[in-house]
Amino acid sequence: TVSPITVCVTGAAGQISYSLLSMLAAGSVFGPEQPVTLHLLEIPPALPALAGVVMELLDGAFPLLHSVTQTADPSVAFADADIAVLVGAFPRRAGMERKDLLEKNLPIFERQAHALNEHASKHVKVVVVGNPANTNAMVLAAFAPDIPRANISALTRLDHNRTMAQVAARLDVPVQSVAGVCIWGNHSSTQYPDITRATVDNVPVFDKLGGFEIVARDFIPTIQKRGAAVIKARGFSSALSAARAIANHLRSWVCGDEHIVSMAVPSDGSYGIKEGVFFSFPVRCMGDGVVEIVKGIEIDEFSKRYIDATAEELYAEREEALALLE
Ligand code: NAX
Repeated sequence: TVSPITVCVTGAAGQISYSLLSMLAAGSVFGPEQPVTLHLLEIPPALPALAGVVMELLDGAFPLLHSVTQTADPSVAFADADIAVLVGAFPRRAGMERKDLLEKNLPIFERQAHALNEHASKHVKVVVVGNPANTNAMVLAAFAPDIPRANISALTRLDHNRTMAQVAARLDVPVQSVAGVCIWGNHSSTQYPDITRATVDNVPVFDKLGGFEIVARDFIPTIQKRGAAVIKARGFSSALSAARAIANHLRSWVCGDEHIVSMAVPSDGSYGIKEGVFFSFPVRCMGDGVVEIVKGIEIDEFSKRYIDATAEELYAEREEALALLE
């Protein structure tokens, strides 16, 4: 028998978690042999709603769901966690500047970092989803000195999946025939969805997708503004697709992936990106939590402009966060 893996999910009564928890309980992330213990964290006002989610998890009668803990105490939620999915964050309200959002989220991620550092498994793998995800991950890393930097990441797989899906839709091919795309930089509207090396069944398709001018005018903004388009249509932000992206991210990270995927990881200076920020790169997941930034890609002038812009935004976020910490 396989011993259960302990997965902590924060913001567990929210809408992304509502989709994610059933994927975790059903075995679609860690496989059909791997039992799962869920530790669910919420803020006190959301505990009654969380109790309802837990009722539903029990009513799902998932064979792999070993046990469920619900709490508002991070030290309980992170206890012995093998995986931590940090979805809970202070939401962006109308009229809020980036600095206001950082100011609200900094203490949340500082506190959770302390609890993770103290109580989680020493090998815990953390994915930050709550926005501003890259900079929240940076704050978390700063306050969790015992967790190796390489075990902390932020989610850009949703943007990656959106890019795959848009290439497939525009060329009317199955999504699994698409490869060679990646997301560079921040999970924000400056992100750079790079399709200059996109292939379908190993054949380059950048020209078929319109080449530089049309890609700049149409394709890139479609991905950058996809989140806003979903909000406009649905009245709520992406949840089903975000949960699916978290599941993909965790699966690739833990089990490895034959394909190149996108993850925001601590920059090691690759492609001239300064260390100290969490930057989305094309990565290879080797299995067992080992992630390598894909090196040696030749960056053309077109891509470089976008990569520089999203890097500048992350450096500015970093400076603002550091100023708030002083
Ligand atoms: P919801 O507002 O539905 O849920 C968030 C939940 O987090 C709420 O139940 C809230 O009570 C809880 N929460 C707030 N502060 C908390 C804290 N300190 N500890 C524990 N729980 C806390 O939002 P949802 O749609 O689920 O989105 C969650 C976050 O994901 C947002 O920050 C959102 O911006 C971000 N997203 C990030 C994406 C990415 O690709 N990185 C894509 C999807 C999503 O927009």
